[in-house]
Amino acid sequence: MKRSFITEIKGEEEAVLLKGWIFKVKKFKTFGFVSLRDKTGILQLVLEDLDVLESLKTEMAVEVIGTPVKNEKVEGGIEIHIKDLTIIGNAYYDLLPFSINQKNVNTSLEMELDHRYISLRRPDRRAIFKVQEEIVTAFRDYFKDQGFSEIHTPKIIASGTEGGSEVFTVNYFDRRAFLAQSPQFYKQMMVGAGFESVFEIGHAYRAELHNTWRHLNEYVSLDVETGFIKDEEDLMNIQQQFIQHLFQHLTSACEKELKIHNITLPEIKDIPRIPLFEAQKILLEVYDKKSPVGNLDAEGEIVFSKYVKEKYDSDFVFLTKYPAIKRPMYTMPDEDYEGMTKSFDLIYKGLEITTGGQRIHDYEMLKENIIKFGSNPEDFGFYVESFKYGMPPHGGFAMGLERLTMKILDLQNIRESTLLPRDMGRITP
Ligand code: AMO
Repeated sequence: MKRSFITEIKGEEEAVLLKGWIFKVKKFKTFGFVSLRDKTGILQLVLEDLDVLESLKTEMAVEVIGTPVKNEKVEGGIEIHIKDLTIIGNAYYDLLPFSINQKNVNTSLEMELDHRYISLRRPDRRAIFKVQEEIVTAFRDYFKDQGFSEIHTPKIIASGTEGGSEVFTVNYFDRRAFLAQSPQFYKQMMVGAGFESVFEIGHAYRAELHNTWRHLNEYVSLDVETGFIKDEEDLMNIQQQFIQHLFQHLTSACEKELKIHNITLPEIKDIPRIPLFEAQKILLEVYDKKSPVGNLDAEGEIVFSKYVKEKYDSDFVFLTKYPAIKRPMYTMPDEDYEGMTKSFDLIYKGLEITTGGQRIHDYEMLKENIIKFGSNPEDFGFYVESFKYGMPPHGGFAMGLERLTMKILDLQNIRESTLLPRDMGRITP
């Protein structure tokens, strides 16, 4: 007999073979209700064999043969009357560390993460990763459709890309190497190498020395880079169109999962583009909130997002024209605004989810800028060399997958939207 999945059952079959885990057991005098969970859903089974009922424990893996019967009173309108139930994966525990089948998990996030293989059995937790999977699908489909090529670049590299000290070192035979903070240099190189437009879905590593609700030490970066642009406005257009596509895709592909998390995704209109210095001024004048030089702090991002929501009815806002001293050496200066660059961040519901901008594409200008940043162009070896051979004007951006997932689902901590988080305190499971 071929296995049926729960959501495939129509209720007219003579008998079906189901496989899954026992989600709930409810015992009565002469029979029991057993909820079965497989990867597609949950279904109520009716079991009359009291000996078998007695032997059951939640989360055992079982195989069931039974007859579907329509019953308006149960969710989904169908229940299965069990003819035969076999335990195919025994459960060896006295007490589960937290609840899988109740509305409230009643435990800490750390406890859940310690037992990720159990917490993911909760339909609400599983839903987060269905949404995440569909973000990746939407990203890949959208950019392939727009003529971008998917690339895979090395994560063991010879030098840092983003500046700063947030870089992990690894022993690479008799040398020191680093874990890539981003695919920045390689994505730019590939634009120049003739790919013109590329994207990458890959891990990025940051040796951030702080544990916060929005930082990971390993995250998935959704990177885009494209050549022959006019300026950073082209890039913000691409980012906006992708978000529009993404929300449409999720609304249809994740109907069930969004409902579990009580989320309705809005239609995305034009996302406001506001220079950083304007945002800082508004924060100071309207909210009496000072900002650090050349950036907003976490609280500033939250307060400014509220302002944008009220004024423009938008959950998103582009902050533009970041000062050169706060951006990496590859960022294109803005000739109309002294000391500023053609770069931007995208803030979504109070959190930066994207950084992007136009890059310096002229070989001589890049070398000069590296010197201005106090470094030696020769230390950038292949990266700088690749600009000698007709590099077109180009730029791109990168979105953090876990941050995007967290904000779409209104989660409180980035670890909730990370399958197996890596942070200062955690490298297991
Ligand atoms: P940036 O360093 O701003 O830019 O990173 C881009 C996006 O990646 C996500 N992100 C993180 N997510 C979780 N934990 C972290 N520690 C973390 N660090 C970054 C954020 C952020 O907006 N090369 C540039 C991008 C570009 O210009 O193309 C870069 O990496 O969502």
